[in-house]
Amino acid sequence: MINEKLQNAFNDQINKELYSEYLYLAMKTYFLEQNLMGFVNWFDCQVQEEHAHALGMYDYLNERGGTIELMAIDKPVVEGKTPLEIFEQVLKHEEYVTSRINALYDVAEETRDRAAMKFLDWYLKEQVEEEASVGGVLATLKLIGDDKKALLLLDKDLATRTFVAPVIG
Ligand code: OFO
Repeated sequence: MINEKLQNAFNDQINKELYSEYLYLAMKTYFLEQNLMGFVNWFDCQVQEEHAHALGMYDYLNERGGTIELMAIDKPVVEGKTPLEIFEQVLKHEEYVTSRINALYDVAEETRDRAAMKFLDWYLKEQVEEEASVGGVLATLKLIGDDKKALLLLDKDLATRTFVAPVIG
């Protein structure tokens, strides 16, 4: 049986993952409106990944005999008005999520739940990959500046991303 404090921390993180899904769905909408379909594809994959992250924790909490509590998801706020500004927000958001996973790990450590720590290793690794991949797109957008042709080339590149359902844990 999972410790109650840890159970609550997992429920909180499930909500954060679902918010991430919602935020990326809102960002996808921005790119749909810009007709940048490669970016749309990139965010579509991102939406599916966040959904999988939330469900991974949902299933784990259930497996551990915890009580799942679904909370309200905040309205997503897209702060940026350009692809560059949006990716700056994505990176900031992923860094925030990394800090929350670290905090969740701290609770697992505090409650001496080694199984949960092991489970969370996957998420820590995933955050490293997410920050690196977002950072890569952001660096390219900085290079592109106002060059529309180069932006279309990046769009073409982002159209090749495919979603592969992660095997979590
Ligand atoms: Fe769930 O990894 Fe992004 O936020």
